[in-house]
Amino acid sequence: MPFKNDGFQATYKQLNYTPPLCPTEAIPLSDNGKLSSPNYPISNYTASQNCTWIITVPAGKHVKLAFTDCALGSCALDCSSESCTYVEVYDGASASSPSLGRFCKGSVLKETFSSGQQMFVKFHSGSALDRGFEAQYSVLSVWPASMILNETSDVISSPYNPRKYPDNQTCNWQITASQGNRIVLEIGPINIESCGASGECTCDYLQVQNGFSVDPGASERICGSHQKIKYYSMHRSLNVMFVSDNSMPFKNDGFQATYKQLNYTPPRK
Ligand SMILES: [Ca+2]
Repeated sequence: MPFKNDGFQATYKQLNYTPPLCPTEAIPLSDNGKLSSPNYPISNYTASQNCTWIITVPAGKHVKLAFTDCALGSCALDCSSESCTYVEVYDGASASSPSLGRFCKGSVLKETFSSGQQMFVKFHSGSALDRGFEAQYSVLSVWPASMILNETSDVISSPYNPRKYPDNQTCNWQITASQGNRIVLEIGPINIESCGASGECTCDYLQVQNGFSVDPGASERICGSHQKIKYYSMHRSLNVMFVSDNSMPFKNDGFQATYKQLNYTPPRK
């Protein structure tokens, strides 16, 4: 049936269109991959941008973030001014989670690790422009232990304890008993900066993983002041993490803890 219908018409015109460099909502990411500032690596980032990402890994796993490149415009060394360009990493699902570190020009680019299954990353650009950053994120099955301890008994503590601890610290210990044994960890006294509603510990905290405790004061994150909290490992290993954020350095004593191995006899049926 040719020449029976009119078809259609449409008009088009050119528009000046600048795509938004950073969406308002955090960009969701999962598993392993790379993230970078806008325009990277083709040209410099643009001033006054806020890009955010939320990285989610399966329950029970952790996120690792490592910089592969970082060239940010100059700013004061503590990265505190909003006119600075910086990357900030948070231990959780948003920028109200505890900070694992803020990185600007001149910062030591340490790797960061989430204690749970989510990590939030924020890139903020100030007025001084440069190439930007690129970072690799990946899934970890266990907290990385910067210290692996397998002595039958030893003492661990926050940095400089019994003196007050500095800011921007992340310390991890994996304490492992010999095959079939368990670990008992006695923490105290504890004096850690306390922020957020009770139990939230949004600035500095101590966290014990793969263990249990019946003591008052034991919670997912520990902060504030406590005399003694005792943990037992559920299996061979106990993981301990101490995090301090970038506020109020040298105000609190931190903690010290003693661990020892326990002979463990599985319950008989
Ligand atoms: Ca602090």
